[in-house]
Amino acid sequence: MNVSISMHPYELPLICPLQLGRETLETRSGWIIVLKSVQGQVGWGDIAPLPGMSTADELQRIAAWDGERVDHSIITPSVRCGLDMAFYNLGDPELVPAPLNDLAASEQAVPVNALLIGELDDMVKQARAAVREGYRTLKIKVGRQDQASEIDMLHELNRQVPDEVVFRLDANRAWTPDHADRYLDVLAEMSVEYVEEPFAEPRASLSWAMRTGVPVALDESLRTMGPADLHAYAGIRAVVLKPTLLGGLVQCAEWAKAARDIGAYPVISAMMESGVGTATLGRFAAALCDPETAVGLDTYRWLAEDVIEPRLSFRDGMLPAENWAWDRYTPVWDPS
Ligand code: OSB
Ligand code: MG
Repeated sequence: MNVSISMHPYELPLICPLQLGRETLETRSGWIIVLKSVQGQVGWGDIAPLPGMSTADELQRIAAWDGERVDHSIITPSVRCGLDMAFYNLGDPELVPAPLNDLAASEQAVPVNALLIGELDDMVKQARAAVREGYRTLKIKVGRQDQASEIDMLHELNRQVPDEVVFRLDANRAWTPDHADRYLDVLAEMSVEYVEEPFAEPRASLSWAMRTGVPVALDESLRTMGPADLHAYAGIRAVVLKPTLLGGLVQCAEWAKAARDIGAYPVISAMMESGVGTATLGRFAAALCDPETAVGLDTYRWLAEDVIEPRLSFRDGMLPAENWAWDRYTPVWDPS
């Protein structure tokens, strides 16, 4: 193939330590992959495996990798994702993998869901600030604290934000079917786009959605399934696709197709990828998803530094297309 490849390791501090499963992260690390074609085109990608979310097997294989070149034993989900990103951004139609080449370029800004995290008594303040900034989709973690207090907080939140705001509630599998029903009254009052991954068992999530009429999305479950398995989940509202964890953009285009086949829609989402990764996910979502669907790219905010300058620009709750005009950036890695 007429491309050269170089790899640039990075380690970026987070704005505060972040608990992910049993891991506490203080920095976000990965590799920027740079492809250059003989015609001089350049494509950047981001390989960003993540302790606490990537599989142990992937992390072990990557830990044993010298990071100098890509070899077959390390073509794990995040590496595949970084390569897909770099080929997608290279912009040479001969080299871009088919399902990505078929996506029409979009210059439309993508709406972003504001992620509210922290203590219950801080949520309403955060929500109001997000709404003032222009966010119209708010994502909140649920099932983490005392249920009665959480439900009170949701009532209060709903009273305090304008009607056009919609909520994504992410339970990260923390609910049980009987205690889930205690949320039904407050859910009925709110504009709930979906509850993300309510139960440990995706079949239970589907049955609950069917029984209660509350829309449900899958996230974690997708990591142990393939796109072909989705046909058994007709009735699910959406699938949350994290290309870094699911094995890249080509694979997520497959997931999106499988989702649409069952009447669900794809939501592109991230896990603190660098500016290169986050902007590429924005570009991909603008091309792949419904323009009204918010992307889950707010995790970029948790990076205190980036691999490119200037930083990405989020405006009015949107990620504008200027973010994937690559020539506006200066890389902080050594490009030689
Ligand atoms: O499950 O979606 C998740 C952030 C940290 C840990 C878990 C998750 C998240 C996100 C991803 O919310 C970003 C998003 O979808 O907005
Ligand atoms: Mg989730």
